[in-house]
Parts: sequence; structure tokens; C-alpha cells
Amino acid sequence: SFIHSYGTKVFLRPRLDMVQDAVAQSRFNEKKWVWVEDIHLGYVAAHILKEERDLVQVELENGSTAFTSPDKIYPMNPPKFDKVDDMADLTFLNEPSVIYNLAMRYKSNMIYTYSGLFLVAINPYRHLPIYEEDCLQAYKGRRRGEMAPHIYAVADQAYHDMVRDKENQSILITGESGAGKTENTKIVIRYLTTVASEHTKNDATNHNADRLGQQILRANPILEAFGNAQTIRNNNSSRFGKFIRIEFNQRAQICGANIEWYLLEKSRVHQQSPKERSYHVFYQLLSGDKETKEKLLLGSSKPSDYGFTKGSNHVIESVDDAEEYRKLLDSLNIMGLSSKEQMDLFLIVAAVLHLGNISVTKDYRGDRADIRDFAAVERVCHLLGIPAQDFKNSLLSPRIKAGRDWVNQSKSPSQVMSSLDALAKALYERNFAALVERINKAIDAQKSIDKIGFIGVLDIAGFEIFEVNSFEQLCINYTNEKLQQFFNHSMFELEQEEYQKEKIEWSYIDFGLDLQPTIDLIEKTNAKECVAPRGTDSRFLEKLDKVWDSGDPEQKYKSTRFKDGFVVKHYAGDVEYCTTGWIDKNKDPLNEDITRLLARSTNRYVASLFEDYLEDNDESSIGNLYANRGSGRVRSTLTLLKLRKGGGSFRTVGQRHKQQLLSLMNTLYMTHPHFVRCIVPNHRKRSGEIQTKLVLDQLRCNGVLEGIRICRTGYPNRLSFADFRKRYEILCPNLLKPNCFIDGQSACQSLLDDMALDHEKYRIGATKVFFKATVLAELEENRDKKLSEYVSGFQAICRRYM
Ligand code: AOV
Ligand code: MG
Repeated sequence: SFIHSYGTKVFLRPRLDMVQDAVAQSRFNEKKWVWVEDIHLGYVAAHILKEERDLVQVELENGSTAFTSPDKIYPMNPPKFDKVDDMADLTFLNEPSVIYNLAMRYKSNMIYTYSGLFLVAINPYRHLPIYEEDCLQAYKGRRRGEMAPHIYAVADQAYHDMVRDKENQSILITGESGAGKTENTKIVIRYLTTVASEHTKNDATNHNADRLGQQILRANPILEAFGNAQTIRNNNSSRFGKFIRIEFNQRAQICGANIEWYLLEKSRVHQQSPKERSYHVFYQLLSGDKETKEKLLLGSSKPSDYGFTKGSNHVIESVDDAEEYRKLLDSLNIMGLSSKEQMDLFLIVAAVLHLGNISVTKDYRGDRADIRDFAAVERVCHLLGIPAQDFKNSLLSPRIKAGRDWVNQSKSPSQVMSSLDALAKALYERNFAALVERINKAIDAQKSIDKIGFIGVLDIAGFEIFEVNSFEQLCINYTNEKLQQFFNHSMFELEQEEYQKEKIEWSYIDFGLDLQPTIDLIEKTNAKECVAPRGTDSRFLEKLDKVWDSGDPEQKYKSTRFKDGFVVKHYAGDVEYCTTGWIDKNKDPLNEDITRLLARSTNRYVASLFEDYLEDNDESSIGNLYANRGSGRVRSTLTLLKLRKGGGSFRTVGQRHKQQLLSLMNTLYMTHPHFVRCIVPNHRKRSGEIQTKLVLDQLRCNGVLEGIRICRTGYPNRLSFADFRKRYEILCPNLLKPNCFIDGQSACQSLLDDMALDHEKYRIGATKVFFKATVLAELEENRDKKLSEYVSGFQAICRRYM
């Protein structure tokens, strides 16, 4: 079969070696092996020398002995469990066993492992031959246990569940930066387009589906050009989250797709850390064709010629920006963007570069801002289609409303600089939003009448705890808190279903509720006070104390005022947030005098990006902005970005994110979920190297350990009556008469009674026996003892008669 001819030779399954296994088992049996906590290494293997009530003496692998407390040691699984495919199958389900299993597998290039509902994927940092066409084909239509763990297996499961049950599916991929989320997302999408297009082959009418598949695949390089950048952690880091929905029709073919995006990191447009870069598209465009560059007034300039890009890296090792630029154009063409549309996109990119070259100085009086190099302003305005003198005036002394009158207010150089930065960020973000909307138009499934469901793939940053955490981290951690709640809830529902089906007495708790206090806390902040026009960071913190600090010792909030911050207790740990710059990040203020100019740009595309800034008396000229958005449909992010006026309900970044997240969660709750957790093995981008502590931290943050904890509170191990009887009857010899009929349930009950097992440790269902964690390990140990008694008894008999 595939597993044996391919899996053993290659990387997916452990090698089977009976002799070696037997040797390992007998070595293991000689001593009592445990894992001991170690501050540096996480856990180390040891065996017990002496055990007392509150002190245990152990001998470590290196031969040294140590004393430790009983709660710092964990039982080790016997070697037959080495490299198990699913960690839920471990008899001892503890942290060290999980990490040991993952590490052993990783070192043999087995990067995928199941942990109950999760697929854990560890970044291999090298190309593995496990994604080729024959491998993909091998996973088609197979059941989970049949094949080695793989992202293909998850994609296939989702596809088949969707077709069979006509139920929407979701695949949730999270993990920290550089862990492999985006790579796995691409693999899922390639799997789905490949498998679904096979139905199309003999179908002459479905020419379209093939083209659609191509377009969906091309969406990614486009999004990556505009939304990915080099960071210290990842040369191709996604600086936004995304949810890609692929829609299928009755013939299980792809009939459309939709992309939703979250939280683009705008600040990268005007500043990057050393050794990082801005968005790829800037460098791609600057190494692009001469003709386009001329049109965009970029001449033969380089990244070092622009204020926004000169301070950081310019090239990425082994990436050819010129080549990437050609691929981008290719993808835009396949997507069906006209050359005018493509030019518009690049025009904004170029305008942003030119904005960064406007140098602001002090005027002759010394306090107000001035711009001497008018040519730089003219370049920007030429591209954006707005009058240069008006732009300069708006920039230096914008018109603001004072009571009923409009007055001009002079700005200081630093104020002007920050309004230029804000403008660059807004231009870039709105361009990105419009691009995604354009892609969605190309791959839209609205036309299709026989939709049966979708598979949504979520690629979003995991929980973040940095040295300094700010507004962005709160947004992403809040998202992860919600996603974890969703996971806990799904796990609860599945278990509950199983327990009900088996009619067992059930005391399972909805662990999703555990997270509610933190979620409630964060959702309360979106209160109005945070956006008050005169809000400052310190006033914000005062408000927080008032709203959040209830004095309850169980509360999820702690103020650290003296450090301008506060602590939130997340499920993954306590995180301290710093409020410096918070209000600005959340309010994201723009110079409205300038945005009004842009709304009246002679370039229709530019004007459309800022149409929400048209003044009231202009509004009639464009009709109702949102009239044709279709009712009942999810509002696109571009629309949300523009929903500033009117209802005024999304005035801050936080409110907008909350709204988007709410809609994502509503969608997810209507799907059958599949969970993928990506892990970065080390921070050196090295293949084969796995740092235990680093991996443990991630398992804690991504909910894998939480999943195991929940699992242990229920009855995670289960056996059919027949299997149970076959395996453990040996523990109660002569109890069940061989020729007497007894039904499975009663047989099991008699056996369990005879073993005098505490009722709390098991439940007997309609077809299976359920066990608490570690119970089967005890039974196994007793069984081993019984077997060796038999063997020695048998040997004694042999000796006597020989
Ligand atoms: P991320 O999406 O999780 O980070 P990526 O998917 O971009 O991480 O992976 C980072 C890099 O790791 C890739 O560019 C590849 O070089 C390598 N990599 C990841 N998975 C694989 C794989 N299965 N096989 C081979 N190489 C792999 V971020 O977007 O930064 O949060 O923000
Ligand atoms: Mg990514």
C-alpha cells in the first residue's frame, strides 16, 4: 500500500522494527521511567531510584542522581507509543510526553501529528517530498486513521464532509509568525482546486471551473505582494489575517470564492525595523519595467531613494524582486484586471513612495511647518489627481470647524509629518481593500445557483506576547481568545454528542465559558469614552480603570498605571499592554481637508477610495454610497473602512475589528471546523532543530495543551465491548464461562466489577466502555504482569517435563 511503499521510505510514518521494539520494551520494563521538570531543558528522562511521600530520588539520563518533588515528575509512555500518529492515543497524556512525541517525529521529518481534534504542523524549514502529485492522490477519499497525519488529510476530510453532509466546513490555521500558516493554507487551497477540478475533466461545459480554480490560486501571489513583507521572523510574513471561502456546487466543483481580510499592519508603510522591509510590492515595482516606472514618476530610482524604504533592508536573500514583479503582473492578468486597473493599483504605491519624500521644515518664524521643495508635492498631486497648491495648504494649515465657523489652523512640522504618514497609511490600506474587493468580484460565486456549501480557510496570527505589547497585540489576542472559545465549544459539542449517543452519564462542562470573562472584559473597552475627541492615553487608562477594575480578585484585569499600562489575563497567560500611542492607533486620525481633496480627485479610482469624505453638499452627486451593496450580504472591509460617517458605528479600528470578528465568528459557528496548529521549531529558521521550551510555549498559547486538559476531564479513551473483553479478560481469569452467552455490556460490567475499578474512572455506554485518562495504562500494566506470570509459569512447566 501507499503507506508502506511510500510512507516508510519517505517521511510520513515511523519505520517498523519488531526486534528493536522488543529490546526497547524490555529495557523500559526494567525500571520505572519518568519525565522530570528541568528549568533549562523543559523535561528530561530519568528513572526512579527511591520514592517517598514528598521526595523522589531519580537517576537522570546522564547518570547523575537528583531529588525532586512528586509533582515535578510525570510517567513516561512505554516505547510502543514512540512517534504515535495521534497524541490522544498516549496512555500517559502529559506535557513531556506530548513534546517528546513531537520532537521524535520532527527529527524523523514527520512534521504532522494529530492531537485529538488538532493537526499539529511543525515548520520543516526545508522542502519535503510529501506534497507531490502522487502523495496528494494517495490522500484522496481516505479515512483519517488510514493515512499518516497530513494537511492533505485535513483538506480531504473537509471536502468529503462538505460533499456528503452538504455542510459548510472551516479549516482554522493559527500559530506564531514563521510557523507555516500561509504555506499550509496554500497547500489546502491547491488540494481543493486539484481534487475539485478532477470532476471537471470530462465535463465540457465546465471550462469555467478550471479558469476559476486558476484565478483562486493566483489570488495568493497578489495578496502576498501587497500584504506580505520581510520581517526578522519570516522573509514572507503576512501582515494581515485572511479568511478564504471556497464555494462548491452540486457536482462538488468549485463555483466561486471570497476573501475577507483582517488588520493590515499599516505602520509598516512608513517605518520598518532594521533588517525588515516594507511590503514586497514597493521593491517589486521599483525593479519593474522602465515604461511603468516613468509613468509613475519613479524614473530609475531605487528603494534607497525613498524616505519610507531607505532605512531598512532592500533585498531578500534568494528572492528576485524583478521576477516576482513579472509573476505579479501575470497573476493580475489572469485575475482579469485591465491595464488601467493595474496602473491604478501601482499609482497608489508610487504616490505613497513620493509622499515619503516630502520634506517638512520650519517656516521663517520657527514654529510652523513649511514645505520648500514644492516639486515633491507636485509629483504626489500629479499622480493623485489633486491640485498641488490646495494640497500644500491643507497640509500646512487645514481648515477645521470651530463652533459654526471654519478656521485655518497652522500645524507644527511634526504634526505635518504625522499627517503625511497617516495619509500614506490610509492610501495604502484603502488600495489593499479595493484590491481584495476587485479580486472578490473576479472570483465571486453569486452567479452560481446550485451552491451546496463552502470550505473556509482561516490564516491568522496566533496569540502574541512580546516584550512590549500594544493595541495591535490586544486585537490579535482578543481574536485568539474568541477562536479558542470556539475550539473549546466545538470539542464540548462533539464529546457531548458522543456521550449522548452512548447514553452515558455525563458531567462534561462547556469549557468555552471559561474564556467568557476575558472576552467580556475586552468587549467592554470599545465603549465610547475611548474615542472621545480629546482623549489622551492617560485619560484612556483612567477610564479603563473605572470600567474594568471591579476590585474582584477573580477579575481578568490589573492596572499597572505607573508603567502606563495594564495586564489582561488571557487563557494563554497574563499579558501586559502598554498604552503609549493607544488612542492614535485606535482612532487613526486623518487630515480631513486632504481626504476631501482626494474625494474630488480627477482620477476616478483615487476619488472612489475616499468617496466617504465627500462633503454633504457633494453627496447628491454620487447618490447613495451604499445603496447597491446588496442587502443581507456581509459588508466588505472597504465598505467598513468607509463607514465613518452616518451611523458612525465603526469609528475606531477596534470597533471595526470587533465588527469583523463578530461576523467571522458567526460564519465559523455555522461550519464544521477543522483545527490546524502551526509550530515554529526554533527562531533560527534551521531545519531539524527543535527547542523544547519554545515549542511548549506555543502548545500552551495555541490551545493544544488546553485541548488535552479538557480531554482529560472527560473520558478520552474508549474501547468497543468486544475489544475490551478480548484484551482484558486475562485480568479476571475464569470469570466469564467460555460457552455461556453473555451480552457485551454485561460482560464488560462483570469484568470491571471484578477488577474493582472505581466507578468514577469509567462509564459503560451502549456500544463502548469509556475511560478516564491513565486508567488504561494501569490495566495495561496489570496485563503485562499477568502475561509474564503466564510465561514464567509456562517455562516452569516446560522445564519440569524436559
Ligand atoms: P506564517 O504564515 O505562519 O508566518 P509561513 O507560512 O510564511 O509562516 O512560513 C514561513 C516560511 O517557512 C516559509 O516561507 C517557508 O520557507 C517555510 N515553511 C513553512 N512551512 C513549510 C512547509 N510545509 N514546507 C517547507 N517550508 C515551509 V506570519 O505570516 O510571519 O505569522 O506573519
Ligand atoms: Mg503568513
